[in-house]
Amino acid sequence: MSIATFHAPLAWTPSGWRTHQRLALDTRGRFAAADTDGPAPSLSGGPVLPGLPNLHSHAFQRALLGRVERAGPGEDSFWSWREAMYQVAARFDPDVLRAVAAQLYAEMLEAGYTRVCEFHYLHHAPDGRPYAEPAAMSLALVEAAREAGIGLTLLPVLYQRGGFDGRALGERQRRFAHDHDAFLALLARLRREEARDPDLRVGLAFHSLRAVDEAAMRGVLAALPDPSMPVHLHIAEQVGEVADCLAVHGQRPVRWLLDRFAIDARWTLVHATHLDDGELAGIAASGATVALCPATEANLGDGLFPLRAYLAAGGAFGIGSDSQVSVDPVEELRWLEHGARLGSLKRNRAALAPGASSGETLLAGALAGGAAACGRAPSALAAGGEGDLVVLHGDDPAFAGVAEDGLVDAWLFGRRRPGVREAWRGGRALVLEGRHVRGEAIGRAFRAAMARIAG
Ligand code: NGQ
Ligand code: ZN
Repeated sequence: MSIATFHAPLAWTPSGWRTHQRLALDTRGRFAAADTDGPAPSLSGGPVLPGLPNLHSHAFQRALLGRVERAGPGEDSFWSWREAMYQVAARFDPDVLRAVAAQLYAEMLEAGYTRVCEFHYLHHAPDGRPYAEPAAMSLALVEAAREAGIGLTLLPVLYQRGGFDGRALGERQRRFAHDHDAFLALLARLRREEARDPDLRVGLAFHSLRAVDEAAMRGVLAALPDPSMPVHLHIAEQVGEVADCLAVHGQRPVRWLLDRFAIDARWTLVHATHLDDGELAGIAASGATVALCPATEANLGDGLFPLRAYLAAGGAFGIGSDSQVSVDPVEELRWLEHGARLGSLKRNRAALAPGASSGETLLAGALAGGAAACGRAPSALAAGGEGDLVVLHGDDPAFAGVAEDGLVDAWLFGRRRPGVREAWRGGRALVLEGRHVRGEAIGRAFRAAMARIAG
């Protein structure tokens, strides 16, 4: 049975652009057919894409904008940024988190992201004590996603120590911590929510190899209620992390991980910026997805991911908005390609074969890599794909006179109209005329929350 049918004059399908696509949704909100039969209501003119998956988000970091770009007393780095980030994190309670996340998720939809993997570690009250409802902060994110209508893959994070050497958590990190039992209780609570919410997928994350030791990882993985849950972790983002891992374990972080755990397609490695050749080949062969967040990685001074070599090795990737310095898949994909060009002094780095398009390669890769990381069906305008779609601004002057085979490149490298014109999930319009349908109410609550944590 079909719950809604669209007619897309021009749609990006797994086999490229197709005209006059009829997209029917089944009762689970997935595409049931993508064919050309019969009449159906038309989407507004512009090219239609599958909704983009955002593989890595820390919603509370939306509140950092305008607070972290001023020079400090010493040389600024990732680690000094992290101190400022902890200060803002300390001001969040469930109500503030709900309001900030709803605004962020509405912004994601307006930019073309229709599902987000939320890497969530702000679990408890600032003094480290659980809230009366221990899952209150996670549930605030679930409610925010429902309010905005974005698909949520919630990744509660295990975070237990302050560094590779086993040092205790700092004062501002106390609210991130769980012991094994409390963490599994949180997963169980969220899986009850998942059972009654078809938009919610629950996975888990280890914050980083700095924050969790091998025994804790093994213990949690062995106790998972469902072995297919997506597992994410931050890894090898900073050269300092690689150096600390070498000092304590005598191995680089990615090598250490690959040697000890059966890394496969249910794993997402976030950043994986600093890789030697063996690590790069190892991730690519494992089937894991690398979540690349080029705007944040640039903003934090992380370094450049070895994109071309990784793609040549057949590696899977997706993109993430991470610190929310940019909430825009176009910026992430463009940064990914441009970073590779700046690092190599060459052009067209993602496109490996003669004639391949940089933009189409990046877009297709980010869509394909999203499915496993999100624990969902692929985002694709084809039977079985997630029923998420976005409509680009068909009147963007960047598209004028551009043939079909140049549309994705014109959009990614030269679009003049940011955002998308429409976003739909499961037959429901969430963005119309470039604006989130509940944007005003969500925006009012967001401003009030930001005023509460200002100063
Ligand atoms: C985070 N963000 O958990 O928000 C981290 C910073 C850390 C990024 N890595 C904190 N981009 O890695 O310790
Ligand atoms: Zn992160």
